[in-house]
This record gives sequence, C-alpha cells and structure tokens, in this order.
Amino acid sequence: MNAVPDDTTATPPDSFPAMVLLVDDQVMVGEAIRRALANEPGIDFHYCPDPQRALAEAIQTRPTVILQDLVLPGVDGLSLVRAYRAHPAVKDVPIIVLSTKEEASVKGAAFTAGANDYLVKLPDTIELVARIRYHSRSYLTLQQRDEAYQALRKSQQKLLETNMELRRLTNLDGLTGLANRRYFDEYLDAEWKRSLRERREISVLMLDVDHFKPFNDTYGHVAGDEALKRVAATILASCDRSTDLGARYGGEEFSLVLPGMPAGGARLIAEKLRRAIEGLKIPHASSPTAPHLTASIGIASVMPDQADGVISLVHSADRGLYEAKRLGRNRAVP
Ligand code: GH3
Ligand code: MG
Ligand code: MG
Ligand code: MG
Repeated sequence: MNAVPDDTTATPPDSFPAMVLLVDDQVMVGEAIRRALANEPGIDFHYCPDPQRALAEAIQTRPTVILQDLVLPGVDGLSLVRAYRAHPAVKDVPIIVLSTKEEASVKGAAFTAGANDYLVKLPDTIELVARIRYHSRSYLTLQQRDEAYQALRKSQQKLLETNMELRRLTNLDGLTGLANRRYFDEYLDAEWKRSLRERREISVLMLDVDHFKPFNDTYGHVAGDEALKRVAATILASCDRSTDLGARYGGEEFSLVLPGMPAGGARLIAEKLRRAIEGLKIPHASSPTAPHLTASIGIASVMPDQADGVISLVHSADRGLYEAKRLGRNRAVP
C-alpha cells in the first residue's frame, strides 16, 4: 500500500545540502576526500591547502561543515579551530578534526578547542559522508530555528508596539491630548484603592469653562477648540507630580486626580490653575463674568475609608463646581 507521505517523510534528512570545506596541507588528502565525495548528491566540496587562507575561505564559502587537519606548516590546527569559533560569520559551523593521530589526549584537546567531531585519516567514505550529513543537518536546522526565532521576536516586538500605541490612543482625548474620561475613571479607581491601602488622602478637581457656549457663538467652533487646547495645556502644566492626572471629562469640562494630596494643597493647586487660565487672557467679549475666558473649579479631598467611596468623591467635587458657578464663576470651591 502506498501511504500518503506525512511531514516527516516529506522532508528526508538527506535533502539538506552540505558544503564541505577541507583545510589540509597535503594535496593527496585533498584529492582523496574530493574523490570520496564526488558522487554524493547534495554535497559540495571546497578544498583549501593553505592554512593561512583557511579562515578567509571559511568566511567566503559559507560551509555547513569544516574538515580540519591538525598538523599544518606554520599553524597549529587547534588554533584554527579556535579562530573559526571566535569569528561571528562562522562561529557555529560544525568542525570535524581530521588527523592521523589517534591518542585520546589529542582528541580531547580538539574537542576542548571547539571541535564537534574527530575522524582519523583517512576515514571510510560511508562514515565520512554520514558524519558530514549529520553535522550539516544539525547546523542548518539550528540556523533555520535561529532565523524563525528572530522573525518571531521581531513580529512580537511589533505587536507589542502596536498594542501600546492602541492603548495610548484609546486612553487619550483626540482634541486636547489629555487623558479621556475612560482613562480618568480607570485611573481614579486605581488611585482610590491605592490611597485606601496606603492610608493617604486623595483629591479631585472638576473644572468647567465659564460661558463657553457664548464663546463659541461669538468666535466660532474652531476658536473654541483652540481655547480648549490652551486650557488643557494649562491643566497639564499644573500637574506637578508624576502621579497627578489631568483629563478631559467631556465637552468643556476637565478633571484632575491628585493622589496623596490633602485639602489644603488641592485648594492651592485649584487656585493656581484658575489664575493661570484667567492669565491666558483669551478674549471673551460676550462673557458676563470677565472680558476674557475663565473657569470654575470644584474641589474634593478625602481620606478613603471604604472601597466603593470613589463616586461620592466625584459628586463632592461636582457640588463644589456647581457652587462655584452659583457664586459667580471664575472661582474654586471650597
Ligand atoms: P457655564 O458657565 O454655566 O458652564 O456656561 P457654558 O456656556 O460653558 O455651559 P453650557 O453647558 O451651556 O455650554 C457648554 C458649551 O461647550 C456648549 C458646547 O457647544 C461647547 N463645547 C463642548 N465641547 C466642545 C468642543 O469640543 N469644542 C467646542 N468648540 N465647543 C465645545
Ligand atoms: Mg597536515
Ligand atoms: Mg459644562
Ligand atoms: Mg461651561
């Protein structure tokens, strides 16, 4: 019965090509090995009789296995083995030491220098071919695995960057570049829990631009957008500590999370921010409050004592904001 070949039979091990580089000063040896490999399918052979050129030819011919003689004129074969191992272009190429010496101490020294295998000259053709194929196969498999791994790493890195960019974008307000409402809620919740654990106060400011509808009506929506961007930049500048968060709560409303900030400090920041927005001197001819753009701010500070108290903190800041509006705007309450 003819079986359909599966993955393991579809790629027989012998289909791996081999490029053999032989470094041996004796031309007779070179010829003998050439003849032994001549009829082997998929095995290319390159012979280098000059040990001084060995490393350069290894780099140039890109062998899948190096056959390395030990006794050479002017060069120790082991130092060549070490030289291949030290060069980035060929450091992983398998090396079979070929020598007439049969002593265990010589074999041991060859492996210590970095050889993968050892054959006594002249080896039997069947064994030589088998070892060449074995080492070439493991080398090429290793290279393929390395390349596949590098490709995987690269695509993982790209995915990670895309994810981070996506996450950044989903957390940002498109107009002002501040955090959006979604991120504000998430951040406030996390900081509330942290404050609860660490028994530290936390403050929230709610800010609303005064008479912004008439501003739009007078100067147009584009000018309105520009004004919101400048208010946002002022809010960002007032976030002194790395844990302070400025967000666009929606429309012309903004919010700040100030972890670890007690009521006194929050009031100072709110007042500074209010003054900075007034100080932008963005003309607002149709404002009943001032001839330029202003904002009202509600402040709430608390020492968290329960896990789900975060909503009442925001409500409290909202009440402050409402009160600031009622008292005539362009102020921070309490
Ligand atoms: P108050 O002092 O009571 O807050 O008065 P107000 O006019 O600011 O309040 P109101 O809620 O009536 O109007 C808010 C205005 O903000 C209306 C809306 O068109 C404008 N607005 C909200 N988002 C944007 C925006 O992204 N760009 C522009 N240009 N205007 C916006
Ligand atoms: Mg020799
Ligand atoms: Mg509003
Ligand atoms: Mg408003």
